[in-house]
Amino acid sequence: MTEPLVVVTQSGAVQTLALNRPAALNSFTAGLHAQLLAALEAAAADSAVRCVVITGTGRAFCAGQDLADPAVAPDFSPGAAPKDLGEVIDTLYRPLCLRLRNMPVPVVAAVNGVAAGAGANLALGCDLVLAARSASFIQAFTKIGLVPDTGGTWLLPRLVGRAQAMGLALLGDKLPAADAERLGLIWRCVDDASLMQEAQALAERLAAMPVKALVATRHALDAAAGMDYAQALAHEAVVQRTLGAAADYREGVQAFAEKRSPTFSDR
Ligand code: T3D
Repeated sequence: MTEPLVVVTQSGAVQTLALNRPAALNSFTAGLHAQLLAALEAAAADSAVRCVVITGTGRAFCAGQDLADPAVAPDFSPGAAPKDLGEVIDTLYRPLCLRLRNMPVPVVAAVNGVAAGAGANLALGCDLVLAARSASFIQAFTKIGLVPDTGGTWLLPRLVGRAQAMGLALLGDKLPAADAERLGLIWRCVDDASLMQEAQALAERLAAMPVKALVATRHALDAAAGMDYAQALAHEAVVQRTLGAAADYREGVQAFAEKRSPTFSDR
């Protein structure tokens, strides 16, 4: 039996997807792309899943594109045509990023080690990023003559502002997790030994919340980034109208009135 490239485990309403190519620091091959996309599709379709955690096996989170995968890596033989990286992005990375950003449940990245290139931006595209203190983030793209992809050009300036985004993207230096937290690039940095326990606890907390509202919050914050204040106010009214008609809102208000813990069920 060959090892799965993504190990899927479920605990309560939390599903954990572990990238599983540890010998190559969980770097992306076409096969890993296919299994991760399929796992996210399955989680999205499964009403028992109310939060997803993405992590890596071994000492890395993900080292980005596997630079040796013949499906996408340059062919060094004389006269060989260049690989069309635009095609790689369009067919592999873009669908993955859009699937992730449109998950119907919150997604937590548990960054257990180095997250480089596409691996860094895969993590940063998640709703909350927890990182082990020994982990690091590297915008490795310019080192090999590329621009940040996997959403990096959009995510970085929004997370840390243009000056820091430019520093990270141009220089490609290793950013330790504690600095990433200080810059506002990630949510929290925690001790290595407690990473997965903290990630599970955070995910369980999110899973017990009204996930429909959490996901609407993700979309509303992203949408507001391209709006002026008046447009954002109008958009909030549209979203609130939808959520106000959902079961979770009734349950939340009723539980408050009855001084009990709510049980949310919308997804
Ligand atoms: O198709 C396209 O190219 C377009 C899409 C691009 C998206 C991208 O992600 S571009 C960026 C690609 N990633 C990188 O450039 C990062 C390359 N890796 C590194 O810089 C370093 O490995 C790390 C800083 C991540 C970790 O360094 P270190 O010293 O802890 O580990 P190492 O010794 O470099 O790596 C350990 C093994 O993993 C090693 O294999 P070996 O020698 O033990 O057999 C190494 O070759 C392998 N590995 C690490 N990263 C990759 C990789 N193999 C293939 N692809 C990788 N990206």
